[in-house]
Amino acid sequence: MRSNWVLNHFNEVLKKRNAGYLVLIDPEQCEVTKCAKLVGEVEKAGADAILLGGSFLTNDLHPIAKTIKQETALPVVLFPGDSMHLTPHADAILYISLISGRNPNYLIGEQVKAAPWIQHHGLEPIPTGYMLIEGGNTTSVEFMSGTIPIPRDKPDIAGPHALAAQYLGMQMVYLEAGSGATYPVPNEMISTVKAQISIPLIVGGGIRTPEIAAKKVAAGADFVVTGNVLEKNGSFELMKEFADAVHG
Ligand code: 1GP
Repeated sequence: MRSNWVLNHFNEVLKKRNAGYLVLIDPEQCEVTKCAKLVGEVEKAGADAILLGGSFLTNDLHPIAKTIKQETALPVVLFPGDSMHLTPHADAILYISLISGRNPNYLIGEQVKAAPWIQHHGLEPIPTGYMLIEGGNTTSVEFMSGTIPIPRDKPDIAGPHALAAQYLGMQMVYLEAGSGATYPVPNEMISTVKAQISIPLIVGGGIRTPEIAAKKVAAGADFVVTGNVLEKNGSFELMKEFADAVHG
């Protein structure tokens, strides 16, 4: 493992580009050949890293991850739904604790199960406080984790959660409306959270246009994630528009 390589890369992106654009590949939604084509273009389009994962996985992760690694020089970062979603074909892993929930298994259980594997394979763990925010529909992450999202009109509840993540030593906070959310995380909640922390803030879930991505950055997002929109209507042009909108 190159020590903190990916976290340093993220910090460099913030210095140089002000904000970063992360493309999420959900192995459940992406067939290998289609995935390879998409990933081949991600770097050229100007994205800053690839996230790989999802809340529910029945496909074999290894061949997809291996193909992705071969197609790009960008960091490939696992975004696991649980401790089964691991592959050595990646550079780092968002070492997520679902801090908005009160399900001990997603706060610390899955992390304990994954820790020896991560050490053995030398992936860089990036400790991340993951917060599920109500997005207008029941998302897979809500259902699978059995946790209640923070109400979207309660930024006053979200802020202290994010601050607690920082005080616990986490390196990033992820505000998640859930993949395919009807509504992305509200701008007011992003601003409130951003004002309370000094670690980078990732925002994702339900972001479907470059204009909305730009608004999330204006509100305080350091990194914007898109998944669904590219899996469904992915084109090089759209990816580039997202990257340009996020980088301003
Ligand atoms: C989900 O935040 C990501 O974990 C991305 O969501 O698929 O809705 O873009 P979308």
